Amino acid sequence: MHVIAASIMCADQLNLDEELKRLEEAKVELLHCDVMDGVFVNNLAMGPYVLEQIKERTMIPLDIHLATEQPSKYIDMFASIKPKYISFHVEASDDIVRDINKIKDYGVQPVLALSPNSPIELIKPYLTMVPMVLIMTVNPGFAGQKFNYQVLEKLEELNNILQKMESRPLIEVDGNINNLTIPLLLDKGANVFVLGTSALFNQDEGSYIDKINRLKHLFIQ
Ligand code: S6P
Ligand code: MG
Repeated sequence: MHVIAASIMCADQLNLDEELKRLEEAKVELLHCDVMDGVFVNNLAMGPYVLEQIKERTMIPLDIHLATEQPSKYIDMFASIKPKYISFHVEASDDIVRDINKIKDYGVQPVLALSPNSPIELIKPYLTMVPMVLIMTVNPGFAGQKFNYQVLEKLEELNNILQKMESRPLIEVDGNINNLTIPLLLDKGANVFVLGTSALFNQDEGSYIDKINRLKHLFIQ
């Protein structure tokens, strides 16, 4: 199963309505929404007011990525928007099981996020409790960064663990996802691809439909 997600933080923030329409036309399946607190990462992004309005304007399910300290506090803040997924960084949580259950109690699907330098061991004990994990291929905080190739080894390790599981969580990848990195990630079992400035929100030729259709061809090769 392969899913195309778009990182709405990278879209034209003064034309979000138009951007959402274009993403719907391009059949984007998940809207990745970065929330940044200026503490866990050195940047700020997307608060509840704008995400509430986005949720009202689009049929694309929301995938909220909390790049924050104290995920528990932010789960309470964002769960009422009724996204499909909320991911939080295991590095930032003081009680991972509590935070997973908190998200589930809101009727939202929990996702465990892992930064490039964090080992798979940090998520391994919880893999049966979540429908998806988010493996960052750049350090969280900014769009337009270079792909971290060392993450491929980590994905291989994760994939080996997942092969032995009856019910496996999906693997979402986020950071410099494009026509060059998708084949490498497919090879390591990735399922959900977050597109940002590298593949979608840039000046490269073509509409969002064209850009996404070209990438979807990579799934069938
Ligand atoms: C990074 C954030 C991501 C970015 C995405 C941007 O902190 O979690 O979701 O929005 O990586 O994509 P790109 O192609 O500019 O790296
Ligand atoms: Mg993200």
